Amino acid sequence: MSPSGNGDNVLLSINPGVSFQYEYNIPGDHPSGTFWYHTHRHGSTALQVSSGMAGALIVRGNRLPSTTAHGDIDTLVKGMTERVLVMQQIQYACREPGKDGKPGPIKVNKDGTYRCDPGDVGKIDDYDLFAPGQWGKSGRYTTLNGVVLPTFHTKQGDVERWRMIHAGVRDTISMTLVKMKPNAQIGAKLTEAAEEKFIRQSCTGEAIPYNLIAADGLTMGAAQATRVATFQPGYRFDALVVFPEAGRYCLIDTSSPGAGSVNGDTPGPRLMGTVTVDPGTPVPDIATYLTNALVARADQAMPPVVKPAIVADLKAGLKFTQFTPHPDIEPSEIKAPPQELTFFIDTSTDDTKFEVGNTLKTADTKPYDPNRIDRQLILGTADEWIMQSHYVGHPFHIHVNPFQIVSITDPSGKDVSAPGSIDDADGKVDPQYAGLKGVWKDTLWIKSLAPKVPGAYYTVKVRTRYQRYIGEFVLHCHILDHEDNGMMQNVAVVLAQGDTSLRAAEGAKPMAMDDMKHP
Ligand SMILES: [Cu+2]
Repeated sequence: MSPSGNGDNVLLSINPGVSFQYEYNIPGDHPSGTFWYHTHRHGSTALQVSSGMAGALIVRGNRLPSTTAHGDIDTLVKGMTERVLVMQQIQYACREPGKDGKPGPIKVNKDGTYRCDPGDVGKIDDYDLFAPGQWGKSGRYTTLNGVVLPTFHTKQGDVERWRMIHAGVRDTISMTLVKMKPNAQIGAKLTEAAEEKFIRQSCTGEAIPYNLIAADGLTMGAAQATRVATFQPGYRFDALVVFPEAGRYCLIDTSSPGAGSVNGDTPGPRLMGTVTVDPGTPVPDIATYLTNALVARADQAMPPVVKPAIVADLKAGLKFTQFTPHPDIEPSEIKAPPQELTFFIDTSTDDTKFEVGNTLKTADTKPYDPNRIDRQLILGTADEWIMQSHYVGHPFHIHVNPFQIVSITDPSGKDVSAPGSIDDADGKVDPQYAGLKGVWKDTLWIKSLAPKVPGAYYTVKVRTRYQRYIGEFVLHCHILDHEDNGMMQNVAVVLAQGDTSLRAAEGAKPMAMDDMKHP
């Protein structure tokens, strides 16, 4: 949608006491899917979003596929129970009295987790909360729809559509669903140690596979079965979830491997919630069960002219060829040299700088300047983008137009984005990239082993089209305190003849009457 005016304009600042109404005009050809919104006040984004200023934005669609156009996946999964899971990481703290108007030290328990005393009001009021390792230390939970450790109820064999949104900024979430031991007791108030013990002793079943069907709101070319989906801040996945047995399940954020996550190996596994599954239809094999369920729905709901193709697709590994919103971007569509981008944190001085550059050279990175347009992109064209992080990993996010992933190569040049590929350059297997080749997204982890291994960068190649909308907007790291600190760029989509804004015309001398030539 439009990034300008009162559209999805993140360059506006609505100050306290000022009222402003945004208008989101969703065009008729916008993909249906799971999107979200959050505040974007540069300099305060992390404080505001970490305080909860975010929500789900569900775009529904009823367009059936036809011989000439793709349809909405909604028409195929219609009638399934839907669960929206907004995951947030609200790392509020209570403080000792401060001095000179500055916030005091954070109150902590003996084990180092954050403490609030009766009558205290927890706040997210300063960037010391965002220091490396603080999320793990805090002991705070990832909340689901604002609830700590919620319990969901469902029935064995019911296929559900889960719309999952990582609306937090503090840690990577690696989601698994694991059968809980019968009669396991969860304490009312778990300390972090007790929680780990509970997971170790009671969440002992094998992780069940679930099927991802959309990434960042966009229906994928085929469902991808996974036992652990990696959510970086800003990521969304839609999944079809079916519980094979009755009983209780643990919804766990397992520890993400090293360089694949915001906080490295810490914290350990955390409980996010539980699911109570009533007896229903037994599911001997999830893949077969799901295929049969979707084929039955296609049989009922799809137009006869496309039905055979859709059923054949579903039977050939749950392919959704008729439901993807964007055609692939072929190399022939790319005319210009690639856009290059590097994320970097410059720790060489006490004044740490968070930077983005327009080349793959560390030396060219710069902190955000609100008065600088870092890139001009031409409306109606497509570009390839080549991206690296030169100091730890960062989730790249760009507004307005999504991108299609071409390849993700590890520091040795091995492509780790194909389905089933093994990414173990860090010494541990990181499942987050396998299967992303060809997938459309708007947020993507740019992994890096640097500075631990100097120069060991992953290279991410994507392609994108600049469609319909001109205007100025941003790209940035979706660890929002990094964004606030400068890891952001202004980009402008312009008409082919260049910058047509008044600002560009300002320097030009207006034509005087005398200069006008009479024919
Ligand atoms: Cu970052």
